[in-house]
Order: sequence, then C-alpha cells, then structure tokens
Amino acid sequence: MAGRLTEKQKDQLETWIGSGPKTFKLIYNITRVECSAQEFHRTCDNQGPTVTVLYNPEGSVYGGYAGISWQSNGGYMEDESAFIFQLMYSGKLVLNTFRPKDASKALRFQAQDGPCFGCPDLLTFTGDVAMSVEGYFCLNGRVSLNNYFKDKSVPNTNINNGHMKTAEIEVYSVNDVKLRPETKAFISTKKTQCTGYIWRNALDLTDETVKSLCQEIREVRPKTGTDVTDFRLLLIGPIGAGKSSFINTAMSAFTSRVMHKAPVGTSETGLTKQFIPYQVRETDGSLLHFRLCDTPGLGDTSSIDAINLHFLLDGHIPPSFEFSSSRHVSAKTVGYISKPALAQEIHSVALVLDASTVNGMSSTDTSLLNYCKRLILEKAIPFVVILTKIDKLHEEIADNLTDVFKRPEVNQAVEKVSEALGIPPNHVFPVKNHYREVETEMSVNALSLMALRKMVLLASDVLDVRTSSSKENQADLAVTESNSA
Ligand SMILES: Nc1nc2c(ncn2[C@@H]2O[C@H](COP(=O)(O)OP(=O)(O)O)[C@@H](O)[C@H]2O)c(=O)[nH]1
Ligand SMILES: [Mg+2]
Repeated sequence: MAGRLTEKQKDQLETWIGSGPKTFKLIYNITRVECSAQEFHRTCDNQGPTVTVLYNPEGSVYGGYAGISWQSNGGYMEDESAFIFQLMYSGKLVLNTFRPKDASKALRFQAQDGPCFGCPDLLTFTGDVAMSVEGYFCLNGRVSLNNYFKDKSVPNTNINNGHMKTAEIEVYSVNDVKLRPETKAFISTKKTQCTGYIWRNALDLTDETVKSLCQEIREVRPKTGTDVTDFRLLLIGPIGAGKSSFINTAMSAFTSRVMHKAPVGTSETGLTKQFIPYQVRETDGSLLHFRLCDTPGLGDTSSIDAINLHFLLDGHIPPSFEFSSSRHVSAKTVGYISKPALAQEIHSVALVLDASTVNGMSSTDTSLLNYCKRLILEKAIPFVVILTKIDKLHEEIADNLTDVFKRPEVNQAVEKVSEALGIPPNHVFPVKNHYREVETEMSVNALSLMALRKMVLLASDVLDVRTSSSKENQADLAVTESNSA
C-alpha cells in the first residue's frame, strides 16, 4: 500500500539515515486504521527501524526515525541513530534533522503512547484520538525539542505551526536493500557517485522481484475523490527506439505471456501514427491504474515536434488522434480538447532511446531532446529515460541479462545519456524488450517493471501536488468570489 511520502522524501530520509539503500513499507496510518496507541503498538512493535511521519493541514511534514523496534514495555531506550526531522513547513521545502543530545532517552516505549521521541521531544499522541468532523485529528501530543534532541535554534512552532492538528500519521518500516557482497564493495568505493544506479544493482532479476514490483505498481493508484482513475504515462522518442515494444513488454509482465497490442516494426516513417493511451490488464482481466500512452516518433521530420508535444502534455489531444507531419495541432484541430481535465493531462513522461545509438547521437539530436526535456520540466511533469535494446550493446548481455547493472557497456550508456540530458543516472532505466521471444523472460519483465514503477510513483507524486494546488486555487477562488459578492 502506498503512503503519502514521496519518492524524493524517501530519498532524503535514506540519506539522513545514512547506511545505504532502504525500502520503505507503510505499516500503520491513522486514517486507515485508527489513531490508537493500542493499534500502533499492535502493528508497529518489533518491526525493526521505522519512520513516523506527521502531515498537518498547513502542509507541514515532520516526524522521527527510530533505528530500533518500538516496544510497549514502559521504558526508555537508547538510540544513537534516532532523529527528529522536518521535510516541509507550510507547504514549502524545509529540510532539517534534529539529532539526540542525549541518546539514552531517544525513544519512549509506553503502551499508552503512540510514537514518542525523547522525553518527550516529539510525542504524537496518547490513548485514542478520534477524527474531527472536518477530517483532522487534534492530537494530544506535542513538539518540544531541546529536551533530549537538539533544537538547532529552530522554534517548535516552525515545525508544527504551533499546534498538533494533524491530517495523517504514517509509520513506515525501513529495511536495508539486500546487497550482494560485491555490490557493497562497489558502493564503498564509489559512494558518492550515482547511488540510484547502484540501488538498481541490488535487485536480482528474478521471479520474486517481478512479483514484488507488480504488487508495488498495482497498489499505486490515484487518490479517491480526484476524478482521476488512472495515471497517464507518456512515451516519446525517436522512430524505432522501442516505445511500442516497451508498452508490449510492460503489459506482458502482468499477464505472463508476450503481448502484441501496440504495433511494432521498422519503417522509415514509423509504424505508430496515433496517440494511443493503452490500458493494461492483469491475467484475471482487472485493469491497472495507469495507461501507457504510445506516440509516433519524435524528431524534425516526423509528426511529433515540440509544438505537438506541448499540446500532448497538456492533455489537448484525444485518444486515437492521428498526427500529421505536414500540419501542427491547433485549437481548431478536429477533436482538440479545449479544457482538458486533470485525468487527461500527462502525469509522467519517459523518453525512450535506443541504447545502441546513444554514442552516435548528433548535437542536433541532443539539442532537440534537451528542448523537449525543458518543455516537460517547465510543465512540472516528471521525466525519466528508458534505454532500450541493451542486448545490442554486447552479445553476453543478449544471452544473459542478470548481470546487466555490472556491465561496463550499460554503465557507459547510462552515463552518456545522463550527461547529455543533464539528468541523474538513477532516472535512466536500461531495458530489453521482448522482440523475438515467444515466452516472457523474468529478467526482461523485471527491468521493464523497474522503469514502470518509477514512472507510476512519479505520476502519483505529481498528481498529489496538482490536486492539492487545484484545491487551493478553488479555495482562493471561493474567497475571491465571496469577497467580491
Ligand atoms: N534487439 C532489440 N530490438 C528491439 C528492442 N525493442 C524493440 N526492438 C525492435 O526495434 C524495432 C522498433 O521497435 P518499435 O517498438 O516499433 O519502436 P517505436 O517506433 O519506438 O515504437 C522493432 O523491430 C523491434 O522489434 C530491444 O530491446 N532489443
Ligand atoms: Mg511505435
């Protein structure tokens, strides 16, 4: 089950915890379960390290990390690794950690308390707290730094806005990603470089990985009450890069048979002529909560250029729309959606590139791709790169994908794209598509699911921001209207 904590916030917490790659699994939250110390201890005791996160109505996000398991035995526990943190204050990014000044009472284990750090420096709640009619919890805890945690001269009110009214508390269990010994050694020698790249190194391309990635992706869905039923994930890239093949490959991972829904092939003008948002089904027929949007090729002479891309990103283009290289889309184009709903906008984009061609990319290619990237980022849409055809980089990769993250050819292609486009290596996903296989391959599935998971998670983050900002706009509008009435 996905929580409110964004991928970026998890990355930040991982850095603060500071002992390598981590997974975050939501194990308790007060809106789904109840705000009850008994429930908290029932689900969170003996679960190893955890992060507790509070979200208040003003958009402040703060909490605490416990490096050892919660207990209900009534005592204090020393924890050098514990810290209190803030990630947002009143909707703005504010990053702070408050480390113990005396770690001997870093955690308090009272059965009648929710998560409690210090004596108390951060007490979430005691006993049971009911949800108010407005949907908030007026917690009976407090923020009171400078007892057992340093306050770094930050007033408590600059963390919790001076109150404990809270929309949500989440507790995540935090686990080390299991690294193979050679990966650990690699990390310690290259610690500061491309940690995300190494992170992927940690995942074995096995049946188990595929199952858990499928489960993770299945659970990410748009919040109820937003009118959005699925995330729109857009694939763009040069003709023949493997966009349509990637869609088929990602679909295959959920059905365990090779899918051929999106037409694939080589042709100078490209086989895909239309914008098609494909729905993805599982073997039992149930729909997943995203659409993979296929497009014709990107480039000067093909039909998607920066102007058409602009309309596509904003949601003006209807499904099955056929682009033409001789005419740009405009407000007069038949089928043009003049006021796209949030559900029709694009929520994340993958630029698909053929890994075997990245070394020969001309400066014209690079500048067009950079232009598209800037356009996408200007619209605050998250962006990743999918590097297809890695099997073409070396025959050993074609034969065996399991060591893909250790292959220098793959590393070099990732670095090259990361440099050319100015994006971090952990946003570049090497994949091989099913293109000649008749049965699905686990390693192929796993790589495509890693890319898909990132796209879905980024889309989910962006939709949260867009829905909260459109709510704020509506509230502003309501105020303006009532003022002018
Ligand atoms: N070797 C190899 N060929 C691929 C891969 N992905 C796609 N192809 C081939 O590349 C060609 C173009 O693929 P397609 O998906 O139609 O590209 P699109 O124009 O970007 O949609 C097809 O012949 C595919 O079989 C891959 O990962 N490895
Ligand atoms: Mg295509």
